[in-house]
Amino acid sequence: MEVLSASNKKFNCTPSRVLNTLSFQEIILREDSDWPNLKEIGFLVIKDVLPKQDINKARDTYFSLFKNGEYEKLNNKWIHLNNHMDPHGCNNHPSKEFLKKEQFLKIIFTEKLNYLTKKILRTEDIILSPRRIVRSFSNLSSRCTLAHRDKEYFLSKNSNNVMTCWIPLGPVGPKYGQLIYLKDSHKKEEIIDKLVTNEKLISKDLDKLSKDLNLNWVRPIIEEGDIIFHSLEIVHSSFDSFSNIPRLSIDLRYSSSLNDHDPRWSSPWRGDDGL
Ligand SMILES: O=C(O)CCC(=O)C(=O)O
Ligand SMILES: [Fe+2]
Repeated sequence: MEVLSASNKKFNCTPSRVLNTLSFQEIILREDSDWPNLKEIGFLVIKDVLPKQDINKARDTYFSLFKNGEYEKLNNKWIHLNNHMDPHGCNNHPSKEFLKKEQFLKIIFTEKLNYLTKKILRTEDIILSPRRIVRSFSNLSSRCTLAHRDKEYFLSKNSNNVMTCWIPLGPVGPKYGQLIYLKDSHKKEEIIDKLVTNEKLISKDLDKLSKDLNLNWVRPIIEEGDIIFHSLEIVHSSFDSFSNIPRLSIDLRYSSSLNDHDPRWSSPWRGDDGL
């Protein structure tokens, strides 16, 4: 068990290297019928999907877009020195530009990733939403991502036909922050429906939420090159960073068909796109 903090409040979390975790080499050997079902397990970690070299190139591309001394590379590590003048993803914030860069596109169109998405959603006709989010947090961030379910943001006729893919572009872990999951929360859909606020959130108080629902927070132990898929139903969150080394990540939404897609996710992401 580890003690983390979110919105400056401490909570308990269980780190795990094995829960819902398979390596790419392991999973591709499985029969189609043995592939995990996100509806049942909520999230799935696949190790060793992306080359570390491609991730480092994408990371360098992202931080090099900032031209006013916001980030500096020291001893081969990007350090966050100042926030950009525009809010993340708004106005002229460089994160919007990053999504057009070859190094970003190389990651999201990696053949291994494409293969996994088709197998997990069990269709050849997969749709990757054009709205693709990049997020960067550090000890200079005013807040982390609060507990929520993606189904509040991505409206689909059949949420089981949609999934999120979360990809870290650099270091993650207790010091830097990352995604964590409220284990088995996808099995308590109706109870959690009642907790959703007008801001589409579930809670800022991760400790209270865990106690009220009698469910535990889990942190998949992952490294560069690993990716996580999660269902629209599972509650997840991030937590406070204590590092000036930024946690950079991207998150994508895949649907099984146009009929399952949310049309609001058909244009490129902007921080002020209202979603
Ligand atoms: O990276 C984060 O902090 C949040 C990501 C998220 O909520 C998601 O990928 O669904
Ligand atoms: Fe999310």
